[in-house]
Amino acid sequence: MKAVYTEHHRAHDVADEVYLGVAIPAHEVVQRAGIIRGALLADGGFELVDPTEHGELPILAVHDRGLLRFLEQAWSEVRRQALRRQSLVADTYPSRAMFEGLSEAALARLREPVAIGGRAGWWGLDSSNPIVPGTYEAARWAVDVALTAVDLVLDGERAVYGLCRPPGHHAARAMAAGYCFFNNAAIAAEAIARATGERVAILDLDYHHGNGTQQIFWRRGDVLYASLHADPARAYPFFLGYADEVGEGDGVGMNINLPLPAEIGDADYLAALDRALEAIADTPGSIVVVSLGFDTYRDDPMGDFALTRAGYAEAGRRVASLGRRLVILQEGGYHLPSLGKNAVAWLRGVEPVATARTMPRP
Ligand code: SP5
Ligand code: ZN
Repeated sequence: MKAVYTEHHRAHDVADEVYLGVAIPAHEVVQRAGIIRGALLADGGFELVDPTEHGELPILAVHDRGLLRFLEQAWSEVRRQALRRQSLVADTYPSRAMFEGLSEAALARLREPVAIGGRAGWWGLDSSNPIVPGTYEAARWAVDVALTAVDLVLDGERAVYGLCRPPGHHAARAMAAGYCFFNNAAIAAEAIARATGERVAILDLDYHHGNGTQQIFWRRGDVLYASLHADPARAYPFFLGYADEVGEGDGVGMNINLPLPAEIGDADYLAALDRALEAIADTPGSIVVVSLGFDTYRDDPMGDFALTRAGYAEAGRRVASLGRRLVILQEGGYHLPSLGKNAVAWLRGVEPVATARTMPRP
């Protein structure tokens, strides 16, 4: 299987994140991608491919231009405003209750502030997502990793893995969040929809709900979003991810949330996966984008699921058995000792089918 990877992810080198008001060691660290890359190379079944640059247009097809500009300018603004620090977290977030009672006209006059602590709040959601000097460089390349994986699949590969870092699925049209800056999977799905004219399915298997991906395609009838994740009543992003969020307008029925309980094991998880796969199988189209997170692992420090490596191999097999082409993009996963082996297990689960189908006929 081809795996798209670039060293540029290293530019996003976060030391600490703020969790419940206290600085703790960051979860989404540089080592994550190197560990996965190392495991792919050690396995021998993967061919590493460099991403190619795709420019701003595919990003602007999904994201607000202001988010792109903010991320591009954030670090030079930190310096210009003479803040001496290694990372930027917002001072204030525009909480919905602040604007209660305002008319639509007054809401329309709300504007992006000038001071960087306010701009970070305008374009952000949470305190655990600091911006560092190389965040923009890495986030742009993560998009290029995803789009290069799309190119390879459109060129005939049956399944390609994009080792995106930083991840993407919490980033909404106009918001960075949850270690995510640009929504790699949404940008990939949009590019596929435009290139093929077909419907596209996104299967989100990260521990957390992909609120950004859901928001971007909420009213879209041509993009199915199906997600298995921790019940938002107990887990980030808390405010979205419930089963009754089904999409609106043309998108009614095209958003499927399957919130899951703590301690869920392989058997129950795979049963939920089958429900998502049935919905995808019922939707026309030939390509599925997988948002793949390993924070569902039993030992993950953030998640509370109990999945095993054997469960990942079986999940990969079941997703491959859809018989569709796969653009598999890395999201979360924070247990460093298991991360590489889990990725190999999942992707190797896909492989036997992939090999059989691409084998030349005798
Ligand atoms: C892509 C992705 O997986 N993003 C996750 C963002 C979660 N942000 C919340 C961070 C909370 C840190 N929790 C520490 C829990 C220790 N048990
Ligand atoms: Zn996650």
